[in-house]
Amino acid sequence: MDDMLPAQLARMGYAEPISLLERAAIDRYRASFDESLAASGGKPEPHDLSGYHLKHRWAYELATTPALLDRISSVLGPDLVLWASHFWYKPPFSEDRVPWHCDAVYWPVLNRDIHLTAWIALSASDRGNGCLRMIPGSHRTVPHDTQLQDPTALSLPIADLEMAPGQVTFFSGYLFHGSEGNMSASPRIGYALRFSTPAVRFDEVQVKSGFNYLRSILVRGTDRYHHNDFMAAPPPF
Ligand SMILES: O=C(O)CCC(=O)C(=O)O
Repeated sequence: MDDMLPAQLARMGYAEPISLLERAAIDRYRASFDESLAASGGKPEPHDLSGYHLKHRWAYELATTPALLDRISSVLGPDLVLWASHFWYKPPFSEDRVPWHCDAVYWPVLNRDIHLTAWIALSASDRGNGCLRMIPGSHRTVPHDTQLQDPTALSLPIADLEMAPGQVTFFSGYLFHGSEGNMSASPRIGYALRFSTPAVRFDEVQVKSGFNYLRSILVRGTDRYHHNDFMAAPPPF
């Protein structure tokens, strides 16, 4: 199926976007997102946009789309845990940018290597509305805790990852990425899902003190370790 994915991730730290959803599914999920957004007054705080998969059946269904899990399994193996999600919503004409960063240094995990983010575009995502920007190879070449302001000053390449609605990209927790503001009249919507395997150990003290909203949900296979039972939850729907 997707033999290229592990190789792309190893080389670049992210994968070229591929099609995941058919038109009808894109329209359905987009309508569900717009409805949830409207119900919350249309101006969500960032924390309102986290954990939709725990609150909305459609968001859990999207997060566990079999074709998506097949691709994640091609990288992480047969046993998969979904432990967080976030809708990256940029309203029209919003200057908010996401600074360059590497996710894994912010996560309350003891072994940061066994993670993969899937980022699904529910709108077009392009240079005009603040698409994802990646630094190819930075998962290997840039120390993970670097405070990166201007990659060009360090002669690092930047890839603008333009995506059509319904496409998905995958990236490593160590990849440096970010995005600019949305200077267009259309919203930019991406659904980021954090996957891992049951072999990962979350830091119980850190989770309980600052990340109590994280849930480890076994979405495929078996958990032979039970490292994270303190934050385990059954599938919510
Ligand atoms: O969607 C964006 O602009 C940023 C996404 C991001 O930083 C992430 O998913 O880790």
